Amino acid sequence: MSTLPHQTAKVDNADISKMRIAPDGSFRRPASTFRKCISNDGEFPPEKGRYHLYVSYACPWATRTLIVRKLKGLEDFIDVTVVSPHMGSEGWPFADVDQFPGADVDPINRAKHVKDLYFKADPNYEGRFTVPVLWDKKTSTIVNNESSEIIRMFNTEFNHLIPKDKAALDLYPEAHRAEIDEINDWVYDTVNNGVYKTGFASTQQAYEAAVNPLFNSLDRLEKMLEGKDYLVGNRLTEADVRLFVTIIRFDPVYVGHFKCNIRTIRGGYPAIHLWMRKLYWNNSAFKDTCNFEHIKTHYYWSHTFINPHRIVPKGPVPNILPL
Ligand SMILES: N[C@@H](CCC(=O)N[C@@H](CS)C(=O)NCC(=O)O)C(=O)O
Repeated sequence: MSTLPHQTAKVDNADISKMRIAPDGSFRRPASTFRKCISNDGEFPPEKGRYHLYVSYACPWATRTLIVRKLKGLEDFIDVTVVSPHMGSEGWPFADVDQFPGADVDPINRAKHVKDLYFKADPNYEGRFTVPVLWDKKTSTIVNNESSEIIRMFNTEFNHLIPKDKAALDLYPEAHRAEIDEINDWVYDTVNNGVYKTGFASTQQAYEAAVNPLFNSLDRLEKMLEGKDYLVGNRLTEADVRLFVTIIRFDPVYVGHFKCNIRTIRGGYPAIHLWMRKLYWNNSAFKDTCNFEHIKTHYYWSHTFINPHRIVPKGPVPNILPL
């Protein structure tokens, strides 16, 4: 068990309420900084038990990695530690600092907060302290903190170690890559990140510049999903995973907290709604990685600049409708 370097500086980067918003009132998500890869011929080869995932159930980006880990049967290869949803002035806390049902103590580094992991990996780190974090236990560092890259590694790099049926599941199939990339591109900008741009906007103009493209994209997705179970090629791909994590949070959180309320998913988008419920109710990789308590508590409690009294609303009831 290793200990963590004492850190007092740069704590403001841990406090989301002190996050910098652009002068025009718009939110710009900074790029992730740890961008190495698990790969057979590289510095971080795939090995059972070597890597560890730090996640929040609340976070859509982190949940992408949990879903793909489960779809690919990597549960015995990569352990997971879940933070408390109460992201406060020090950022994401572990359960010894903030007990919450489903949250864990950090068994690897005994970190109190996610920021401790970043400073252990790089004492001069100046970025944000985000989840997911893919940690290498062997060299005690962060391999990667960018979910879109972590899910690609999980999709391919452990295939020679896992059962054949799991290895055969390809979420980024060669034949559909161009289409997946194209969808990911606008879905990221206007939907995945679009809800944050809408919710974090601090001027009416910035809000409208985000909320209109968001609903235009939902209208477009509704047409694409009419009569279909998947976005691309009539098969499950990472495009579905990446969209699902935003849509499942939409009615419980984004409609109210982020003012994404032109329509709800359940009331305004029958095809998206059915697609989401089929993934959730028919595939445990989606259902078992979804924790509505963590999701709702995190957003409504953590963003005091939007919700100063930290009241977590009761509805919608239920958080997700049956099939
Ligand atoms: N680009 C990152 C984004 C991750 C991210 O922004 N995570 C949020 C939670 S939803 C976070 O940890 N924010 C903490 C902060 O910004 O202080 C990824 O996709 O992995």
